[in-house]
Amino acid sequence: MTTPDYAEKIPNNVALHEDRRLQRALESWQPNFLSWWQTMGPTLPTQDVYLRTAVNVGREGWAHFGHVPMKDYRWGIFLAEQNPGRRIAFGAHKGEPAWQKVPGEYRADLQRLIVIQGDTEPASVEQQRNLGATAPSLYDLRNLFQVNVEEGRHLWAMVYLLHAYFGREGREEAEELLHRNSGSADAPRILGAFNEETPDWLSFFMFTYFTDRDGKYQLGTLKESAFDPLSRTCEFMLKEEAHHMMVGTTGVDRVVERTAQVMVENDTDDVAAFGVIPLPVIQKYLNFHYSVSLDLFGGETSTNVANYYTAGLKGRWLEERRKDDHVLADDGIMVDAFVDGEIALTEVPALTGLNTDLRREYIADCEGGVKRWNRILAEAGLPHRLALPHIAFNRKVGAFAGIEVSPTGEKLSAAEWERGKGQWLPTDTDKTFVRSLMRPVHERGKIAAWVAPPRNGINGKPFDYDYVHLS
Ligand code: BYC
Repeated sequence: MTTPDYAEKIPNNVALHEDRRLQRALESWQPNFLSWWQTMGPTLPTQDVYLRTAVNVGREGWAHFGHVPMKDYRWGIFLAEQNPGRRIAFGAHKGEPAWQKVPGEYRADLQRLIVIQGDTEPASVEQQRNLGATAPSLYDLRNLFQVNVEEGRHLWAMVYLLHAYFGREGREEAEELLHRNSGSADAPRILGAFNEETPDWLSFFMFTYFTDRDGKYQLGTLKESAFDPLSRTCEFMLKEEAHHMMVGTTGVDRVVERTAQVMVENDTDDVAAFGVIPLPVIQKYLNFHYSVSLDLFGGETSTNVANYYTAGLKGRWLEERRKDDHVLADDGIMVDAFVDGEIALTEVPALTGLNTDLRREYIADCEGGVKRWNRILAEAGLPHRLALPHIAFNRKVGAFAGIEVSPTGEKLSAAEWERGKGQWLPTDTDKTFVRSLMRPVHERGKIAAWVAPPRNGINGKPFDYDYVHLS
């Protein structure tokens, strides 16, 4: 590992200068990335933004704060420190030394996993590109840009792996990552949730709560990978990811807090006229973002995931803390299923049920958010509660893709679904209403009326700090 030098074209801790070919290849990808950022990245012009830039991976280095002109932001390549004695923790190669190169027989699968991961990162930047124009405060605007630049860096992380370890095919895939676009009819992003719109800040907070949290769990499993460079890359990405989820968690907190406040002050549930978001609308947004994020875990049963695990490419969440043989060849798991017309559980081999295993970890984590938001409602003295919808609600991938299910888990006919869906998912009227509240507040220390201010600023700064200087 080397210390990153910000005078270099591509700051990195992977000794890029020792591999001229790789360096040149990445330097020729860099202008394409920058032109993608110019055309598909944040649209709001700024002078500078109070950003965290990773300058090293150690405890001191990775969170370096300062005002940075967005055009001068430097995306670097950072891998967590190597553990030279690291051994594979699971699958058929358990106990063998971790791989520093890609074994030929796993090349295609590893490349696919890296491409899917890489594809989500620029997708989210594309989805969020217009949000700056309607930011509810400078604090929120700064957080948006922080999330965006780090997703850009996570794209760099995957592109580094593609260039360094996958030859010409890897370089071609790296180009494709800039050519597919969120929502494009011809060349959409790979996974469903990344082709949805993020047109307003409630969607942004829900996205950073629910969809970034899928990122946390998927990166957690790739961090276990036998392919050491992927593992080290994901380990460092996870550090940055924590801030994105903080933005989502506290963002939804603040929307719920403000709505509750207005409900109590005016003794009514019908708060739209007061310029805040009614709880049923918040619930509908939650239903949508949660259900499309559940789809990101793939099918309840999957031979892909069984093969990834056995090969050592993708482990389980907190693999090393699991108390079993880490091979799972003889184990079973009960997975959610649709059997004889009923939503039920069915037993399958543990290996094919690994998407379900990961999805369950994720669901348990999501329940934590709902608990928080309900605590805010309870503390306001309100009886209303938010809830996660049923696992089979609004699913487009996996066992429940072909059926319609209510948020409380009743199987519905097509007609019942058509009648009910407007109560469960955001309607055009809901979306238009939420968008009507999205007026920019770009004045220092001020905030939009539909959201409460945060309890804490960034890096010890107060809420009214000049987080962003607009052009
Ligand atoms: N949309 O065998 P199955 C993040 C495809 S988010 C469209 O059940 P598998 C971030 C699947 O590809 C984390 N297609 O799936 C968050 C397969 O296609 P093929 C991103 C889907 O392979 C916020 C077929 O259906 N990282 O970082 O077991 C901001 C059968 O599927 C979808 C990863 O996901 C879908 N939702 O699991 C920024 C990690 N789901 O093979 C960033 C890498 C499935 O028949 N990816 N399909 O052509 C993986 O681990 C796995 O590929 C998946 C799918 C979990 C995605």
